[in-house]
Amino acid sequence: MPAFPEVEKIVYEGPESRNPLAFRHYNPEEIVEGLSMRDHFRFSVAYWHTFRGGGADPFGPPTAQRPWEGPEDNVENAVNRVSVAFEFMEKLGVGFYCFHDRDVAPEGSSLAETNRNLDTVVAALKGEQQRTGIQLLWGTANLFSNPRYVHGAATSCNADAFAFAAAQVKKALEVTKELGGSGYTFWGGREGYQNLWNTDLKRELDHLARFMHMAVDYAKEIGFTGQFYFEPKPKEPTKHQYDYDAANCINFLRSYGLTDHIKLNIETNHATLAGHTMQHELEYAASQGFLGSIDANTGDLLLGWDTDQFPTDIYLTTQCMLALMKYGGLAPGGVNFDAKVRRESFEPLDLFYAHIGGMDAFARGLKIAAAIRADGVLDKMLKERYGSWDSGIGAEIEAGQHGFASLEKYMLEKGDITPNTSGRQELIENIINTYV
Ligand code: XLS
Ligand code: NI
Ligand code: NI
Repeated sequence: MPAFPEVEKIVYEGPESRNPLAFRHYNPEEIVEGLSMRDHFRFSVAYWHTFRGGGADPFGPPTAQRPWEGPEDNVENAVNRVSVAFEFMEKLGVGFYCFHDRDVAPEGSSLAETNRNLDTVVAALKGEQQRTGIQLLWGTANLFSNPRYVHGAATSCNADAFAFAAAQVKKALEVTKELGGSGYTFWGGREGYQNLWNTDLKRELDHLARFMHMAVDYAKEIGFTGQFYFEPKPKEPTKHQYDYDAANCINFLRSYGLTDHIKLNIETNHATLAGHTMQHELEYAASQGFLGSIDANTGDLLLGWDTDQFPTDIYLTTQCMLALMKYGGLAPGGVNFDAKVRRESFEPLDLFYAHIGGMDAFARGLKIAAAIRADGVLDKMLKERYGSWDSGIGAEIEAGQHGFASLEKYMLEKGDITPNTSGRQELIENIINTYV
Protein backbone atom coordinates (compact mmCIF):
# COMPACT_ATOMS: atom_id res chain seq x y z
CA MET A 1 0.00 0.00 0.00
CA PRO A 2 1.60 3.31 -1.00
CA ALA A 3 1.72 5.98 1.68
CA PHE A 4 1.10 8.74 -0.87
CA PRO A 5 -1.39 7.19 -3.30
CA GLU A 6 -2.52 10.55 -4.67
CA VAL A 7 1.01 11.55 -5.73
CA GLU A 8 2.73 10.42 -8.92
CA LYS A 9 6.39 11.08 -9.63
CA ILE A 10 6.91 14.86 -9.53
CA VAL A 11 8.13 16.06 -12.91
CA TYR A 12 9.30 19.31 -14.44
CA GLU A 13 6.44 21.00 -16.31
CA GLY A 14 7.92 24.46 -16.85
CA PRO A 15 7.12 27.93 -15.48
CA GLU A 16 3.63 28.06 -16.96
CA SER A 17 2.41 24.94 -15.18
CA ARG A 18 -0.34 25.41 -12.60
CA ASN A 19 0.03 21.87 -11.30
CA PRO A 20 0.97 22.20 -7.61
CA LEU A 21 2.59 18.77 -7.75
CA ALA A 22 5.07 19.65 -10.49
CA PHE A 23 8.33 21.54 -10.72
CA ARG A 24 8.17 24.83 -12.54
CA HIS A 25 11.89 25.60 -12.38
CA TYR A 26 13.76 22.57 -11.10
CA ASN A 27 14.59 20.48 -14.14
CA PRO A 28 17.11 17.86 -12.99
CA GLU A 29 18.50 17.30 -16.48
CA GLU A 30 18.91 20.96 -17.41
CA ILE A 31 22.55 21.97 -17.78
CA VAL A 32 23.64 25.21 -16.15
CA GLU A 33 27.30 26.21 -16.47
CA GLY A 34 28.19 22.73 -17.65
CA LEU A 35 26.53 20.86 -14.79
CA SER A 36 23.03 19.39 -14.47
CA MET A 37 20.73 20.96 -11.91
CA ARG A 38 20.67 17.59 -10.15
CA ASP A 39 24.43 17.77 -9.62
CA HIS A 40 24.50 21.47 -8.73
CA PHE A 41 22.20 20.90 -5.78
CA ARG A 42 22.47 17.27 -4.66
CA PHE A 43 19.16 17.84 -2.85
CA SER A 44 18.65 15.94 0.35
CA VAL A 45 15.65 15.28 2.61
CA ALA A 46 16.14 15.56 6.39
CA TYR A 47 14.75 12.40 7.95
CA TRP A 48 14.13 14.09 11.31
CA HIS A 49 11.86 16.85 10.12
CA THR A 50 10.13 15.12 7.24
CA PHE A 51 9.56 11.68 8.73
CA ARG A 52 9.77 12.30 12.48
CA GLY A 53 8.48 15.80 12.98
CA GLY A 54 4.91 15.91 14.23
CA GLY A 55 4.51 19.62 14.76
CA ALA A 56 4.65 19.65 18.57
CA ASP A 57 5.49 23.05 20.05
CA PRO A 58 5.78 24.28 23.66
CA PHE A 59 2.05 25.04 23.60
CA GLY A 60 0.62 21.87 22.15
CA PRO A 61 1.11 18.29 20.99
CA PRO A 62 1.81 17.03 17.47
CA THR A 63 -0.80 17.77 14.84
CA ALA A 64 0.64 16.02 11.78
CA GLN A 65 -1.41 13.30 10.12
CA ARG A 66 0.99 10.46 9.40
CA PRO A 67 -1.31 7.48 8.80
CA TRP A 68 1.61 5.10 8.30
CA GLU A 69 2.85 5.59 11.88
CA GLY A 70 1.93 2.70 14.19
CA PRO A 71 0.79 3.22 17.80
CA GLU A 72 4.25 2.32 19.12
CA ASP A 73 7.69 3.67 18.28
CA ASN A 74 9.22 0.22 17.80
CA VAL A 75 11.58 -1.36 15.27
CA GLU A 76 8.76 -2.75 13.14
CA ASN A 77 7.26 0.70 12.80
CA ALA A 78 10.71 2.16 12.05
CA VAL A 79 11.28 -0.35 9.27
CA ASN A 80 7.88 0.40 7.78
CA ARG A 81 8.68 4.10 7.93
CA VAL A 82 11.76 3.45 5.80
CA SER A 83 9.53 2.35 2.91
CA VAL A 84 7.42 5.46 3.36
CA ALA A 85 10.50 7.69 3.36
CA PHE A 86 11.88 6.15 0.19
CA GLU A 87 8.49 6.29 -1.54
CA PHE A 88 8.42 10.00 -0.71
CA MET A 89 11.98 10.66 -1.88
CA GLU A 90 11.54 8.62 -5.05
CA LYS A 91 8.37 10.47 -5.98
CA LEU A 92 10.00 13.81 -5.18
CA GLY A 93 13.08 12.89 -7.18
CA VAL A 94 15.79 13.77 -4.65
CA GLY A 95 19.05 11.86 -4.72
CA PHE A 96 20.01 12.09 -1.05
CA TYR A 97 18.85 12.04 2.56
CA CYS A 98 20.38 12.74 5.98
CA PHE A 99 19.59 11.26 9.38
CA HIS A 100 20.47 11.12 13.06
CA ASP A 101 20.81 7.60 14.43
CA ARG A 102 17.75 8.07 16.62
CA ASP A 103 15.59 9.36 13.77
CA VAL A 104 15.70 6.07 11.98
CA ALA A 105 15.63 3.57 14.87
CA PRO A 106 14.27 3.74 18.42
CA GLU A 107 16.48 3.40 21.49
CA GLY A 108 16.29 0.07 23.29
CA SER A 109 16.64 -0.66 27.01
CA SER A 110 20.44 -0.94 26.70
CA LEU A 111 23.14 0.37 24.39
CA ALA A 112 23.51 -3.13 22.94
CA GLU A 113 19.80 -3.36 22.16
CA THR A 114 19.81 0.15 20.71
CA ASN A 115 22.66 -0.84 18.40
CA ARG A 116 20.75 -3.96 17.32
CA ASN A 117 17.67 -1.84 16.57
CA LEU A 118 19.81 0.44 14.44
CA ASP A 119 21.32 -2.50 12.56
CA THR A 120 17.87 -3.82 11.68
CA VAL A 121 16.71 -0.47 10.31
CA VAL A 122 20.01 0.16 8.54
CA ALA A 123 19.56 -3.12 6.66
CA ALA A 124 16.17 -1.81 5.48
CA LEU A 125 17.69 1.56 4.53
CA LYS A 126 20.41 -0.18 2.59
CA GLY A 127 17.88 -2.28 0.72
CA GLU A 128 15.88 0.80 -0.26
CA GLN A 129 19.05 2.68 -1.25
CA GLN A 130 19.94 -0.18 -3.57
CA ARG A 131 16.42 -0.36 -4.99
CA THR A 132 16.14 3.38 -5.67
CA GLY A 133 19.72 4.64 -6.06
CA ILE A 134 19.03 7.29 -3.41
CA GLN A 135 22.14 7.89 -1.29
CA LEU A 136 23.04 9.01 2.19
CA LEU A 137 24.45 12.57 2.08
CA TRP A 138 25.52 12.47 5.70
CA GLY A 139 24.78 10.71 8.91
CA THR A 140 24.93 12.08 12.44
CA ALA A 141 24.15 11.09 16.01
CA ASN A 142 21.49 12.58 18.22
CA LEU A 143 23.51 13.63 21.27
CA PHE A 144 20.90 15.98 22.69
CA SER A 145 17.42 14.43 23.17
CA ASN A 146 18.11 11.73 25.75
CA PRO A 147 18.16 13.16 29.32
CA ARG A 148 21.63 11.64 29.83
CA TYR A 149 22.83 14.55 27.69
CA VAL A 150 21.19 17.22 29.83
CA HIS A 151 24.58 18.90 30.38
CA GLY A 152 25.81 18.18 26.88
CA ALA A 153 27.61 15.17 25.43
CA ALA A 154 31.27 15.75 24.51
CA THR A 155 31.19 18.87 26.71
CA SER A 156 29.27 17.39 29.63
CA CYS A 157 30.58 17.80 33.18
CA ASN A 158 29.82 14.07 33.51
CA ALA A 159 32.65 12.00 31.97
CA ASP A 160 30.28 9.07 31.48
CA ALA A 161 28.11 11.18 29.17
CA PHE A 162 31.22 11.78 27.05
CA ALA A 163 31.89 8.03 27.01
CA PHE A 164 28.31 7.17 26.05
CA ALA A 165 28.38 9.76 23.28
CA ALA A 166 31.65 8.27 22.02
CA ALA A 167 30.05 4.84 21.85
CA GLN A 168 27.09 6.34 20.03
CA VAL A 169 29.18 8.19 17.45
CA LYS A 170 31.33 5.08 16.94
CA LYS A 171 28.21 3.19 15.93
CA ALA A 172 26.85 6.10 13.88
CA LEU A 173 30.12 6.21 11.92
CA GLU A 174 29.92 2.49 11.31
CA VAL A 175 26.39 2.68 9.92
CA THR A 176 27.19 5.79 7.89
CA LYS A 177 30.03 3.84 6.31
CA GLU A 178 27.82 0.77 5.85
CA LEU A 179 25.34 2.95 3.93
CA GLY A 180 28.05 4.55 1.81
CA GLY A 181 27.37 8.00 3.31
CA SER A 182 29.39 10.80 1.74
CA GLY A 183 29.72 12.69 5.01
CA TYR A 184 29.25 12.84 8.77
CA THR A 185 28.03 15.96 10.60
CA PHE A 186 28.71 17.31 14.06
CA TRP A 187 26.12 19.82 15.12
CA GLY A 188 26.52 21.19 18.63
CA GLY A 189 23.39 19.70 20.16
CA ARG A 190 23.75 20.72 23.81
CA GLU A 191 27.46 21.48 23.47
CA GLY A 192 27.42 24.95 24.98
CA TYR A 193 26.39 26.55 28.25
CA GLN A 194 23.46 28.20 29.98
CA ASN A 195 25.68 30.22 32.33
CA LEU A 196 29.37 30.63 32.95
CA TRP A 197 29.18 30.40 36.78
CA ASN A 198 28.96 26.61 36.63
CA THR A 199 30.96 26.11 33.42
CA ASP A 200 34.63 25.33 32.86
CA LEU A 201 34.67 26.70 29.33
CA LYS A 202 38.29 25.85 28.56
CA ARG A 203 37.91 22.27 29.72
CA GLU A 204 34.69 21.81 27.73
CA LEU A 205 36.27 23.12 24.53
CA ASP A 206 39.27 20.82 25.04
CA HIS A 207 36.89 17.89 25.48
CA LEU A 208 34.94 18.75 22.34
CA ALA A 209 38.18 18.79 20.36
CA ARG A 210 39.31 15.52 21.88
CA PHE A 211 35.96 13.99 20.93
CA MET A 212 36.30 15.14 17.33
CA HIS A 213 39.84 13.79 17.11
CA MET A 214 38.55 10.44 18.36
CA ALA A 215 35.92 10.47 15.61
CA VAL A 216 38.50 11.30 12.96
CA ASP A 217 40.81 8.56 14.28
CA TYR A 218 38.02 6.00 14.34
CA ALA A 219 36.91 6.90 10.81
CA LYS A 220 40.45 6.22 9.69
CA GLU A 221 40.51 2.94 11.57
CA ILE A 222 37.36 1.62 9.86
CA GLY A 223 38.15 3.13 6.47
CA PHE A 224 35.34 5.69 6.44
CA THR A 225 36.55 8.28 3.94
CA GLY A 226 33.51 10.59 3.96
CA GLN A 227 33.84 14.30 4.69
CA PHE A 228 33.30 15.46 8.28
CA TYR A 229 31.24 18.61 8.81
CA PHE A 230 30.89 20.96 11.78
CA GLU A 231 27.56 22.85 11.74
CA PRO A 232 27.59 26.37 13.20
CA LYS A 233 24.67 27.54 15.37
CA PRO A 234 24.93 30.37 17.90
CA LYS A 235 22.23 29.41 20.40
CA GLU A 236 19.38 26.99 21.01
CA PRO A 237 19.08 24.76 22.90
CA THR A 238 21.82 26.36 25.02
CA LYS A 239 22.12 30.11 25.31
CA HIS A 240 25.63 29.91 23.89
CA GLN A 241 26.55 27.08 21.51
CA TYR A 242 30.26 26.38 21.08
CA ASP A 243 29.82 26.10 17.29
CA TYR A 244 28.56 29.71 17.26
CA ASP A 245 29.19 30.75 13.63
CA ALA A 246 31.52 30.01 10.72
CA ALA A 247 34.37 32.21 11.99
CA ASN A 248 34.09 30.73 15.47
CA CYS A 249 34.05 27.14 14.18
CA ILE A 250 37.03 27.74 11.92
CA ASN A 251 38.96 29.21 14.83
CA PHE A 252 38.12 26.13 16.89
CA LEU A 253 39.19 23.74 14.13
CA ARG A 254 42.45 25.65 13.64
CA SER A 255 43.23 25.87 17.36
CA TYR A 256 42.78 22.16 17.85
CA GLY A 257 44.46 20.85 14.70
CA LEU A 258 41.31 19.61 13.00
CA THR A 259 41.44 21.59 9.75
CA ASP A 260 42.55 18.67 7.59
CA HIS A 261 39.49 16.64 8.45
CA ILE A 262 36.50 18.89 9.01
CA LYS A 263 34.65 21.42 6.87
CA LEU A 264 31.46 23.33 7.66
CA ASN A 265 27.80 22.57 7.10
CA ILE A 266 26.21 26.01 6.93
CA GLU A 267 22.52 26.44 7.82
CA THR A 268 20.53 29.50 6.82
CA ASN A 269 18.49 29.93 9.97
CA HIS A 270 21.58 29.45 12.12
CA ALA A 271 23.34 32.19 10.18
CA THR A 272 20.50 34.61 10.86
CA LEU A 273 20.32 33.61 14.53
CA ALA A 274 24.01 34.58 14.72
CA GLY A 275 23.18 38.00 13.30
CA HIS A 276 24.63 37.16 9.89
CA THR A 277 23.20 36.56 6.46
CA MET A 278 23.56 33.16 4.82
CA GLN A 279 25.57 34.92 2.13
CA HIS A 280 28.03 36.11 4.78
CA GLU A 281 28.43 32.66 6.31
CA LEU A 282 28.93 31.01 2.92
CA GLU A 283 31.41 33.67 1.78
CA TYR A 284 33.32 33.51 5.03
CA ALA A 285 33.51 29.72 5.19
CA ALA A 286 34.34 29.34 1.51
CA SER A 287 36.95 32.10 1.49
CA GLN A 288 38.79 30.22 4.23
CA GLY A 289 38.50 26.88 2.43
CA PHE A 290 35.87 25.41 4.76
CA LEU A 291 32.76 25.26 2.60
CA GLY A 292 31.35 21.76 2.93
CA SER A 293 27.59 21.40 2.67
CA ILE A 294 24.47 23.43 3.40
CA ASP A 295 21.33 22.97 5.46
CA ALA A 296 18.78 24.89 3.44
CA ASN A 297 15.94 26.52 5.31
CA THR A 298 14.95 30.00 6.43
CA GLY A 299 13.92 31.77 9.59
CA ASP A 300 11.24 34.36 10.19
CA LEU A 301 12.34 37.95 10.64
CA LEU A 302 9.74 38.44 13.34
CA LEU A 303 10.57 35.35 15.36
CA GLY A 304 13.89 34.96 17.14
CA TRP A 305 14.32 31.21 16.99
CA ASP A 306 15.22 28.38 14.64
CA THR A 307 11.87 28.07 12.85
CA ASP A 308 13.38 25.88 10.10
CA GLN A 309 10.98 26.97 7.39
CA PHE A 310 11.36 25.90 3.79
CA PRO A 311 13.26 28.45 1.69
CA THR A 312 11.06 30.33 -0.77
CA ASP A 313 12.83 33.68 -1.05
CA ILE A 314 14.42 34.03 -4.49
CA TYR A 315 16.85 36.70 -3.26
CA LEU A 316 18.12 34.29 -0.64
CA THR A 317 18.57 31.40 -3.06
CA THR A 318 20.22 33.71 -5.60
CA GLN A 319 22.73 34.84 -2.97
CA CYS A 320 23.38 31.24 -1.95
CA MET A 321 23.93 30.09 -5.52
CA LEU A 322 26.17 33.05 -6.36
CA ALA A 323 28.39 32.21 -3.42
CA LEU A 324 28.39 28.47 -4.10
CA MET A 325 29.18 28.84 -7.80
CA LYS A 326 31.90 31.35 -7.11
CA TYR A 327 33.68 28.77 -4.97
CA GLY A 328 33.18 25.78 -7.26
CA GLY A 329 30.02 24.18 -5.90
CA LEU A 330 29.14 21.85 -3.07
CA ALA A 331 30.03 18.28 -3.93
CA PRO A 332 30.58 16.02 -2.03
CA GLY A 333 28.20 18.11 0.08
CA GLY A 334 24.69 19.01 -0.98
CA VAL A 335 21.60 21.08 -0.30
CA ASN A 336 19.90 19.38 2.64
CA PHE A 337 16.42 20.65 3.49
CA ASP A 338 16.81 20.93 7.25
CA ALA A 339 13.30 22.35 7.21
CA LYS A 340 9.89 21.42 8.48
CA VAL A 341 6.32 22.11 7.47
CA ARG A 342 4.38 24.40 9.78
CA ARG A 343 2.28 22.88 12.56
CA GLU A 344 -0.79 24.08 10.69
CA SER A 345 0.27 22.22 7.51
CA PHE A 346 -0.55 18.82 8.89
CA GLU A 347 -1.45 16.75 5.84
CA PRO A 348 1.06 14.41 4.15
CA LEU A 349 0.63 16.35 0.89
CA ASP A 350 2.13 19.42 2.56
CA LEU A 351 5.46 17.58 2.71
CA PHE A 352 5.48 17.51 -1.09
CA TYR A 353 4.43 21.13 -1.52
CA ALA A 354 7.16 22.22 0.90
CA HIS A 355 9.99 20.38 -0.83
CA ILE A 356 8.81 21.27 -4.33
CA GLY A 357 8.77 24.95 -3.31
CA GLY A 358 12.27 24.75 -1.86
CA MET A 359 13.67 22.98 -4.90
CA ASP A 360 12.03 25.41 -7.30
CA ALA A 361 13.30 28.38 -5.27
CA PHE A 362 16.85 27.03 -5.51
CA ALA A 363 16.46 26.32 -9.22
CA ARG A 364 15.42 29.93 -9.78
CA GLY A 365 18.33 31.11 -7.66
CA LEU A 366 20.68 29.03 -9.78
CA LYS A 367 19.34 30.40 -13.06
CA ILE A 368 19.48 33.98 -11.83
CA ALA A 369 22.98 33.53 -10.44
CA ALA A 370 24.12 31.98 -13.72
CA ALA A 371 22.66 34.91 -15.68
CA ILE A 372 24.42 37.43 -13.42
CA ARG A 373 27.67 35.53 -13.84
CA ALA A 374 27.26 35.22 -17.60
CA ASP A 375 26.72 38.97 -18.00
CA GLY A 376 29.71 39.68 -15.82
CA VAL A 377 28.46 43.12 -14.70
CA LEU A 378 28.95 42.41 -11.02
CA ASP A 379 32.38 40.93 -11.63
CA LYS A 380 33.37 43.89 -13.70
CA MET A 381 32.28 46.36 -11.01
CA LEU A 382 34.13 44.38 -8.38
CA LYS A 383 37.26 44.24 -10.49
CA GLU A 384 37.15 47.98 -11.08
CA ARG A 385 36.54 48.69 -7.42
CA TYR A 386 39.78 46.96 -6.49
CA GLY A 387 41.67 48.21 -9.54
CA SER A 388 44.20 50.11 -7.42
CA TRP A 389 45.58 46.74 -6.28
CA ASP A 390 46.25 45.45 -9.80
CA SER A 391 49.25 47.63 -10.55
CA GLY A 392 51.55 50.22 -9.00
CA ILE A 393 51.72 50.51 -5.25
CA GLY A 394 48.80 48.09 -4.68
CA ALA A 395 50.43 45.29 -6.64
CA GLU A 396 53.74 45.98 -4.87
CA ILE A 397 52.09 45.76 -1.43
CA GLU A 398 50.38 42.50 -2.36
CA ALA A 399 53.68 41.13 -3.59
CA GLY A 400 55.19 41.82 -0.16
CA GLN A 401 57.58 44.50 -1.41
CA HIS A 402 56.68 47.14 1.20
CA GLY A 403 56.74 47.93 4.88
CA PHE A 404 55.59 50.93 6.93
CA ALA A 405 58.77 52.91 6.22
CA SER A 406 58.58 52.61 2.45
CA LEU A 407 54.87 53.39 2.51
CA GLU A 408 55.54 56.50 4.57
CA LYS A 409 58.10 57.58 1.98
CA TYR A 410 55.58 56.88 -0.82
CA MET A 411 52.89 58.98 0.84
CA LEU A 412 55.24 61.82 1.76
CA GLU A 413 56.13 62.08 -1.90
CA LYS A 414 52.58 61.64 -3.22
CA GLY A 415 50.99 64.00 -0.67
CA ASP A 416 47.54 62.38 -0.46
CA ILE A 417 45.60 59.44 -1.81
CA THR A 418 44.09 59.06 -5.25
CA PRO A 419 40.45 60.17 -4.72
CA ASN A 420 37.99 57.46 -3.66
CA THR A 421 35.19 56.44 -6.01
CA SER A 422 31.56 55.69 -5.14
CA GLY A 423 30.59 52.27 -3.76
CA ARG A 424 27.50 52.35 -6.01
CA GLN A 425 25.42 50.16 -3.70
CA GLU A 426 22.08 51.41 -5.01
CA LEU A 427 23.11 50.94 -8.62
CA ILE A 428 24.22 47.39 -7.88
CA GLU A 429 20.94 46.65 -6.11
CA ASN A 430 19.07 47.96 -9.14
CA ILE A 431 21.14 45.80 -11.45
CA ILE A 432 20.51 42.67 -9.35
CA ASN A 433 16.79 43.40 -9.52
CA THR A 434 16.88 43.32 -13.30
CA TYR A 435 17.73 39.61 -13.12
CA VAL A 436 15.33 38.52 -10.37
C1 XLS B 1 19.56 21.91 14.62
C2 XLS B 1 20.43 21.44 13.57
C3 XLS B 1 20.37 19.92 13.34
C4 XLS B 1 21.54 19.44 12.59
C5 XLS B 1 21.77 17.97 12.64
O1 XLS B 1 19.29 23.09 14.75
O2 XLS B 1 20.16 22.11 12.40
O3 XLS B 1 19.17 19.59 12.71
O4 XLS B 1 21.48 19.83 11.25
O5 XLS B 1 22.04 17.54 13.92
NI1 NI C 1 20.98 21.63 10.53
NI1 NI D 1 18.83 24.05 12.69
